[in-house]
Amino acid sequence: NPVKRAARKLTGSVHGSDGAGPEEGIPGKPGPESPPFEEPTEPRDPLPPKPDQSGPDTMSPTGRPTGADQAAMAQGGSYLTTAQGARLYDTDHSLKAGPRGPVLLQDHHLREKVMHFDHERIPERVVHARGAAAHGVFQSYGTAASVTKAAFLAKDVETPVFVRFSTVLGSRGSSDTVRDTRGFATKFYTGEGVFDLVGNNIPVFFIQDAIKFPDVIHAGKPHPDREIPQAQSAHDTFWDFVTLHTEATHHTLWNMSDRGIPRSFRMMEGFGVHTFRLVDAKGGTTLVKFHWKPKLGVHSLVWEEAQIINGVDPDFHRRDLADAIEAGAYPQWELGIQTFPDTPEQTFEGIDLLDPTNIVPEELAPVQPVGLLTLNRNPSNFFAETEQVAFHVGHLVPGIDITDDPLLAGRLFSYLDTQITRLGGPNFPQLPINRPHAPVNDMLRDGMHQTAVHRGVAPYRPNSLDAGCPFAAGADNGAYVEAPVRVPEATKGRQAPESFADHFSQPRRFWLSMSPVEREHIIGAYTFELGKCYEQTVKERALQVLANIDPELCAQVATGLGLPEPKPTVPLAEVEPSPALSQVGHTWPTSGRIIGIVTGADGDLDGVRGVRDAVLAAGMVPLVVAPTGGKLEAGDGALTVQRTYVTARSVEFDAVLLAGTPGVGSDAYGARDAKGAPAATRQATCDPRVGLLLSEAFRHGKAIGAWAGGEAALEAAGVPTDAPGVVIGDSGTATLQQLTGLLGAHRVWERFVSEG
Ligand code: HDE
Repeated sequence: NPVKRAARKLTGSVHGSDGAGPEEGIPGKPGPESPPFEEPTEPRDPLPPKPDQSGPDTMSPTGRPTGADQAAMAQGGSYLTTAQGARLYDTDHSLKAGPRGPVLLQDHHLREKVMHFDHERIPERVVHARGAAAHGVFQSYGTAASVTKAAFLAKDVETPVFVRFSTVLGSRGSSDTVRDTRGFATKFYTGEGVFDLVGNNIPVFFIQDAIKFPDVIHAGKPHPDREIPQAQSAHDTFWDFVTLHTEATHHTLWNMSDRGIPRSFRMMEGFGVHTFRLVDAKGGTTLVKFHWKPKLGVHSLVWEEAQIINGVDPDFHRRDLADAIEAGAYPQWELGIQTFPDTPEQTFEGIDLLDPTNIVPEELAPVQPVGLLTLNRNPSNFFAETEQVAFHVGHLVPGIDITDDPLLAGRLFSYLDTQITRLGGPNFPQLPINRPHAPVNDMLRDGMHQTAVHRGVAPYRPNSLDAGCPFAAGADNGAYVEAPVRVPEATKGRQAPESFADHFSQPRRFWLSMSPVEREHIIGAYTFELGKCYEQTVKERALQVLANIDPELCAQVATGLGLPEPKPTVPLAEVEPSPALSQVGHTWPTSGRIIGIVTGADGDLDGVRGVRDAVLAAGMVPLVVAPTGGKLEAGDGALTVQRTYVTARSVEFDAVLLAGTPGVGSDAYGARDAKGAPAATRQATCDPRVGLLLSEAFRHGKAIGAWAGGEAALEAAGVPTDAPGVVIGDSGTATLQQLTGLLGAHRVWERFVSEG
């Protein structure tokens, strides 16, 4: 990132004058309100970019590499200039007639600077406005080569990618950990053109036909009169819509489950949602569903934790992603496919593959891994990359085709259309982040923000004046040829297939697949969200929907709302559970997990050092928490404090360790003698901030360990030392070992399930 701060000292000669020193109020002489700091006097070389911030690696529309050029185009040279490249001597004072005089309209630098600022904002995405992204690479295994001719899925091909994660409902400035669906959009810059897999972390959608998209989004967005609530589904219009359109039941149930509040983008699954069609080299076709499987497992927050994070760290997910990549803990996902024969019915085991409210259980069609995604570079500039990236489900490459899912059809129109408003015209593919890495020769011309300088005189085909260029390719040299699928004879009409009318059997399967603790969370979520609605009819209708999924679910929510429990209006579907849908009962890698080590000046600091080193060695992140910032003197050196009792909150940690008796009768809150010094006798009290941290960690099902007397703080905080997942160890490292075992299950699930 070139440094432009290097500027000439603003005294003496300017633009080669004789150095006699200008008079007050004329160029070169700082006014009385000049800042009291000295600017560097000599131009400096630009600072080297951070290794993960070398800028987008893209090609120009003419096929010229622009990675390095692009940065030079944005910023070059050491001097501050206007947008036209003229050097500036002062950008802190408007041009005035005298130091107290009027600002002159002829100040073209002021005009340019403020004009540009006035137009810095572009419209945010109408949905998925809040997001975070990263660059990476996709390494294919070659296992999909038998079903698709897509070159990037052949054996051992490396393809650069850019991935943007997002929430759906909130504005750009909303919080990360709201209950919502998450976007998971991947741009593959393949040698055959760009392929975008624009998916979500939930495998089904609210509606079956794109024509209802504006309706569902109007219902989910804040109410049009007061513009509240922000980034929430807990309000009347959302529940009004999803209970009147019962096809939304399945997606809503996923949202109310733990999937609606992911622990991290790194710990989310991704789904293409629609059924796509793969085409092999001989023209054979296979129907597929795309899955992203995170290497770290699928983990969620608990609701209270999510709510606290919304206040204490609204950037929780984007910070987590960027920090992990900067630390070299690159997040990884396997891309997998479920494959189905491309039959005229387009069903599999009775499941309609064109209905995007359906999943196919993995037990019926296993997910076959086809490649590995690694995110390894943070964006250099949020606006240029994360904000300007433009995904489109119609960005396809040979070997990947679409089906007649009516939701997908609408998306094929919508994504191109929205970019014209959002990115100011039809030339958004020329933005560095959107440029294909394959040569482009498109005969598209002119338009707003045209940055290519096209050559030739004949942007039409056929032509003789440009020697027939560009030439049309055939399937044998990589052309995208649509699969010649037979369209059934039909009558035009606004209609849907009968199979689209089953709205409850798939939600019932999801409910039956959940563990007891996951069911409790779902009941809690419905009770919270419906409890936030004002309209009685909406709540009653929602209970009717729940009764059609499962009477027990309905009864529990009805009790929470204080309303009678309705009877089902449809026969309860006979479905087998799909164990793959549950997030509980697996053991996962613990790398990247964050361990809070709470201590104080009189804690076992040597033990803390040993634990910190062991946590790092295990690929986890240790954060030492002490009463104040700075260093703690420990044996042969000092320990750096990363969080204080003021800045630490339990939600940041996946597990908590107590080294000694932090906060028990602490200096800050404990007893003091007459002279104000800490009293000699310790009391069994706990610093309230440590107490809060411990009780929250306990309530949120986190593993807690203590040694060197730490159990006193636990007792003072009301955390039972014999509760599941509470470990009292002989030493720091021994305690950590047990804690890591617990962390592999993500949470101490036993703490959540109520008796019986
Ligand atoms: Fe989107 N969606 N969508 N969507 N969608 C957009 O495109 C739309 C749908 C998804 O990080 C918009 O560039 C329609 C399903 C993601 O930039 C817009 C329909 C799925 C992102 C749009 C759907 C998605 C978007 C807003 C129903 C999961 C963020 C700005 C027919 C498979 C991409 C933009 C990013 C963004 C339209 C339904 C995923 C308006 C009409 C189903 C991840 O074009």
